[in-house]
Amino acid sequence: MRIFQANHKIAITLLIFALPLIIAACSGNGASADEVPAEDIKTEQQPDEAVAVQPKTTVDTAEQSQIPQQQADSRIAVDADFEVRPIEEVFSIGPPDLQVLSDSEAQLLFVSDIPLACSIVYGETTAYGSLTLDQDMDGGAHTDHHPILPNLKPDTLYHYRLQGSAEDGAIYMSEDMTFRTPPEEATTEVNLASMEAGAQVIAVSSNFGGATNDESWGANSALDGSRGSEWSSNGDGNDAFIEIALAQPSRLHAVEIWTRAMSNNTAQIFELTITTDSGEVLGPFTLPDATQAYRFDVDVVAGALRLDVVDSNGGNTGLVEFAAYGTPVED
Ligand SMILES: [Ca+2]
Repeated sequence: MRIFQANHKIAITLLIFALPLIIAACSGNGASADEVPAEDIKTEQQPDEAVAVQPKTTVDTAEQSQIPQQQADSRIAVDADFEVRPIEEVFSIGPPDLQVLSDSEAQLLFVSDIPLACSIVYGETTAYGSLTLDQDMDGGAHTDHHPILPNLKPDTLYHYRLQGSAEDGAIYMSEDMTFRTPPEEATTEVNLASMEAGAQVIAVSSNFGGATNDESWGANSALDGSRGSEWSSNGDGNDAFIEIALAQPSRLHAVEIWTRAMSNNTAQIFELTITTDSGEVLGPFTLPDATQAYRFDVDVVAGALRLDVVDSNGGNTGLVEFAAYGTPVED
């Protein structure tokens, strides 16, 4: 039944994509194929595909007889049964791990055996209504997935379904799953280490792939307030560091540190120190895991903070987020 419904949706999707092309074909300039310059023939093939997904509407015999063989083949391919495969077939290290990050955000972590372009549909019923994509991987098929589900309501049951398209055209889909968000959080603290509060990265050991600080995996991703972005060093392991200037010197009473981690058991920071611009060293702070930010009480005045990795499992160490809480002081 689910496969049938999926087929139905695929047919609808194809029709939606094809509709503008059908309109284009119907409202074209009326030129016959003979009149179309050779270089334009290629670009005029898309309306042909629109014809191909129309078979369930009336196409009279005379029209069909004018459809070249290649188009007929295309129509057969579109009409062929798609098999929507259970997404469990491509899990590398177990089922997806949905993490409720806050009263308004959740994140689904999973690794697939083969590259997939994945999406999650979610909502308060199985009609879903929202769709989210992996944010960090530039839109292509990949294996390490961590899409964020944003804009959730507190204390609400959500349904979600994971879907993926492989590079060979296979389509994978999970069953409907659910999670509940926690009650509304009262957050009045201002993160002085956020770019929103005027903090900036003034030094970093490296960014993955040579990215600039404001690109994917760049150091700014640790200060952007988003759980969906991460600073990743370029294989710095225990040598990774990041240095952050606050908007102004502040008396800090707490910091929060959220290490990144990769499914191949690398990139996770276990311990790091924080050194102020006056040379005071805080920590080392121990991070039990990469599932959340860990908070540590401090009492220090600083205008800048340098975080140095002390211990990790190597590789592309980095941070999902860093935060510092306190009160600005006069220079
Ligand atoms: Ca981030």
